[in-house]
Amino acid sequence: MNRIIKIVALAGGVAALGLLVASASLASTHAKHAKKAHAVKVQHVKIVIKSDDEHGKKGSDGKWHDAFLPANFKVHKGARVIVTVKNFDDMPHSFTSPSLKVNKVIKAGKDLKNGKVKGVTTRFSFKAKKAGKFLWWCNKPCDPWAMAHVGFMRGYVKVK
Ligand SMILES: [Cu+2]
Repeated sequence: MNRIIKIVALAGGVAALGLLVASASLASTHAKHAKKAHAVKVQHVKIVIKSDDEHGKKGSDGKWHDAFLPANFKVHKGARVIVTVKNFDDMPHSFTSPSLKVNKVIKAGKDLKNGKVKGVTTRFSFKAKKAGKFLWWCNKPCDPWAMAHVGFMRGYVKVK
């Protein structure tokens, strides 16, 4: 009697294990299909702002300039894009793009007593509805050369 119960229990256990393996492989198949069928829903983009003093980025004029690093980036069409900007410049900037329906002031970094600047984070989001190349720019008077040049205080968001 005892032995029979053991055997039955063992058989049940093996069957349960089989079921578990089957459902696990089914779940992974589902996950693969889901990835293919649905586009990326949320996408995170991280940007750092550095000033000319901090050697943000060297321009074609041979001088250092304020810059969003990176100023140009790609996102997935249909995604809700969450942008996190850490500003290491002690001046505010903006990420302004009427075509993406964004006009966000990027808060200034905080001046420390030792002369350095503590990065301050600003977060915003937009929906990448249509494919294309969308221009954004900084509308806060900052570094005039940088404001006029793509890759510094202006750039393109490529939606694909
Ligand atoms: Cu700016």
